[in-house]
Amino acid sequence: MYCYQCEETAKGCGCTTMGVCGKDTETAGLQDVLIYLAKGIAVRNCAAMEKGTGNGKAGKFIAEVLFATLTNVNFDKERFHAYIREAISIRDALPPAGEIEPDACTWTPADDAAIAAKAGEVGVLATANEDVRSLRELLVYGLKGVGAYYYHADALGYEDDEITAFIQRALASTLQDLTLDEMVGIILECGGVGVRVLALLDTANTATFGAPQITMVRTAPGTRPGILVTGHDLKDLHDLLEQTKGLGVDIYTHGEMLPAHAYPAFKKYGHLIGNYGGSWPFQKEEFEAFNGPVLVTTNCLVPPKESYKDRIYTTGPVGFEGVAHIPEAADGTKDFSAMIRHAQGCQPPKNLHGRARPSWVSLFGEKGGDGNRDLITGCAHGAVLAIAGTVIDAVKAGAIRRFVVMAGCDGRQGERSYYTEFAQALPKDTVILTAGCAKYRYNSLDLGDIDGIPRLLDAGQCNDCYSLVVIAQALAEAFGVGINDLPVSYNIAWYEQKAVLVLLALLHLGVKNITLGPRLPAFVSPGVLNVLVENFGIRKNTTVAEDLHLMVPGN
Ligand code: FSO
Ligand code: SF4
Repeated sequence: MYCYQCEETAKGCGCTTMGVCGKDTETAGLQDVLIYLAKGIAVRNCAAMEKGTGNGKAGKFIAEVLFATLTNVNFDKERFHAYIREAISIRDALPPAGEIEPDACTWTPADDAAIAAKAGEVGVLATANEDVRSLRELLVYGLKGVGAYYYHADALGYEDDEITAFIQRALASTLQDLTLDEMVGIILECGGVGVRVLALLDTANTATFGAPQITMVRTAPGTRPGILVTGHDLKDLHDLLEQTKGLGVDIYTHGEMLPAHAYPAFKKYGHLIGNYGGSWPFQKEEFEAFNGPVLVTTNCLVPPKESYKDRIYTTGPVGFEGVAHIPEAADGTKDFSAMIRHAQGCQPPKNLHGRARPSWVSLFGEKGGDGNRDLITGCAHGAVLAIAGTVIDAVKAGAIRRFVVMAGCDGRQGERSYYTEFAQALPKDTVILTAGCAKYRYNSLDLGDIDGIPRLLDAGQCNDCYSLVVIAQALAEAFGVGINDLPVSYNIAWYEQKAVLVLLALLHLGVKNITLGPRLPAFVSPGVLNVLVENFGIRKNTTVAEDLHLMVPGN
């Protein structure tokens, strides 16, 4: 096993035995073999598509398996064996790509032992040159982000053949001997496809559920049994809300599902009563205290403790051995009835009183009252641009000196308190633009407002970074300047491969001088880092004081 795709990889180098995330060697091997087979499908299908005879469904399958191998999504070996069988059957139904094909197009395992043996040959370290390996993996991780976001858009009926065609062309390219420049070119193209898939998902979400409105979300629990919904899939939440109407069960969001409260379609459900807990790294304490079932619709799943494992339900690409899985029926529906009956027999959630919030909340004495501070969300492009005049006036009058984009992910390490301290230390004439679960490091702080404009604008989930781009582009147009000339700084926290794609999307848009933390990706070799530094000015975060000085001139 050698996996270094996430920020928490062992010793900042790579996980070689049990992953820090809980992924074991066998599962890692199955994932490597699955990605290898996806490359084989891609080679054959790209050749077939050129002749107009491709399999139009292969791209969707590849998007799903890329998502399934993203950090903290699926730990279930049986599910990976099933994906592998399906991959071989899709690949073998396609005509050969030529007389001589890569091994990924023809290799067929005789048994499970053959799969395990193959894993040793086709993993990350199969590429000897460290810069080539770095660029190939950077591309594959960006594609995992594309696959994940495409999966959500597709679930709402929004498809785009150009995106799935790119995924396949790019995957196939990792089996070719390309120059470093050619590889960098495809990676930047992946950033462009990232913008496209983020836009597709934005359209899918807003066309289906309405344009988000700036919303304060309650965090104090109610007195009825509840179901907690975590992850990103808004369709799952919607279908569950429909199936729980009038059944005496409250629905709560967790982690990346918080922004659902901002959509008009969700506001009409009175039993969607609030958000419970914070970001994914703290789910062990929070799921324990919740008392009721938890529906995990996407990443990030932390291997559950035995004490609440029977209350976890996975769906979509998510999986964990010994945990109930709610499949999609042939007609696209999901039957949540078993989980709902389970909830009806459970105790209501315990009031966290800020207890499960890690120390950063108490650090700044922000617990306040009962510790259940309401959280802002829904500051997506539609809502923010509706008040664009006020924002622009505030910038022109000097009331807003700078915007700081603090989007991205949260994680387990104590050093992520940097982001709380940074948010707290920002001068009062600055506004934080956020999206993704990184916000839980500071969305409980009382940051106040500037002339009625909240100093923390949460656009939504990590995919809603797209909103931040739209807002930045609108500001650039209003001020008649380029995107890098705006009073905007970027202090991005990353953890998994969706954040890698968001970063590539920002680079594609020409955003420079991004500060990235809390560690630089282990999969970026020194040579590739040089390219990123020289061409884009990427830098690692340092101390709050130093970074503040750099990002907010005059401090
Ligand atoms: Fe995981 Fe968070 Fe949304 Fe990341 S819950 S860490 S960029 O924000 O992706 O999925
Ligand atoms: Fe390690 Fe991250 Fe890979 Fe898990 S996903 S095995 S923690 S590098």
